[in-house]
Amino acid sequence: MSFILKLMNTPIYMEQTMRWFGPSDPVSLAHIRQAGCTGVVTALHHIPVGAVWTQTEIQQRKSEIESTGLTWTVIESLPVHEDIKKRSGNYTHYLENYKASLRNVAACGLKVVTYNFMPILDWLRTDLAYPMPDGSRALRFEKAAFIAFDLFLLKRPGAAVDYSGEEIQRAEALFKKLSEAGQETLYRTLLMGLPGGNVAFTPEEMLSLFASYAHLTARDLKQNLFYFLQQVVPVAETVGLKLAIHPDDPPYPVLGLPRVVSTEQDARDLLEAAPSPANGLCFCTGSYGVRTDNDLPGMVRRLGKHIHFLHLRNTTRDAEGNFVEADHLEGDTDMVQVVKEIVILMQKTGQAIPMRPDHGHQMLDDLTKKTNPGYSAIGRLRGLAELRGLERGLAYSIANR
Ligand code: DNO
Repeated sequence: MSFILKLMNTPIYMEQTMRWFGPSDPVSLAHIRQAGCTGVVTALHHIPVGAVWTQTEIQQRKSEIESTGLTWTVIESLPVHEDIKKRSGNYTHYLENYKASLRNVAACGLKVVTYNFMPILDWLRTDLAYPMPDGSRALRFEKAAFIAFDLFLLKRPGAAVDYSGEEIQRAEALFKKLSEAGQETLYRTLLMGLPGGNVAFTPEEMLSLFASYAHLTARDLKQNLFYFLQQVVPVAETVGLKLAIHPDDPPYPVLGLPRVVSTEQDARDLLEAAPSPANGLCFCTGSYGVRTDNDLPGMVRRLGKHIHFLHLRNTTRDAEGNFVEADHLEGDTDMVQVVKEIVILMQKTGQAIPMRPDHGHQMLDDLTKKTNPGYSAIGRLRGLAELRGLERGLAYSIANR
């Protein structure tokens, strides 16, 4: 390997980006540029899920980004309508719309599209400002708080069978200590993962959304994902786009909803369902890394050529199923090994993979600002700077060994 690297005159580095939530994001494009990024990852968040992204809208956003000297490197996300995930209702109409959006984004010169296939809820956390020992604040998932939400706030029928007696006792003890305001915060925090975040659904409304998935097993959902891929991947391939599916966060079934993009096997299955250079992965180390049975450096080695986008983030997990978002180079994922595999992969393929430092702690001035949870400026800048240094160091030492 070092022989190949020595032949390289210019090492290939990951394309550094940050997520930008659009014009209302308190972290501006100018800030992102100063962080050393060449591009941003964003979406047309104002367009309702399922509607077509028009070329006019895409071009307008693209020009706005480019006027600051950045590129729109990755779309995150082009969301998949729930009817497609369930393969019911108006799913054929939404599939056609999805294909139309893909054609439009390609016509505007975009290259990578991220999406996920999680029913109803995207990411889930129980605490958005967990105090870390150094005074910064992190996103956290506490199993007992999550179970308390499920059993005592949502009151999901039959939920208790999903948990052990010990887990339920812990959830009860936690819930008893929560004030009314604490309960309200927990409820709203759990719903932040709804597309659009912060949507004020009542427990009854949530339960009726969940009920619409009651008939669907994990096997069914997987089949629906494969069908979706068989429909959209050929379009993406024709127009020169790369699709990148984001894994489940956390990577297991939640609230009685199946989740089917949690493991290496899941990733292999979906790639095999529609083999094409257009069908690929968003390799999110923070999501896959919550499972002890996912070998992350090995996944980069084995699935590397299908990785179209990287989310680099770390978590510290425990045996009870709790996890907290750690500093990017700390935590349970061996980030040095992961980045080393990425460096080797990119030198082999000759392709730079776009990355973003996924999430970051609220620290320094972040602590007094309101930003999107996980997407503060300084915390992400710290993560990016550490990852950038790690990558440079690794590329240098591999090339010179
Ligand atoms: C959370 C994000 C996810 C991701 C979607 C992609 O911070 O990584 O919400 O954007 O799952 O579709």
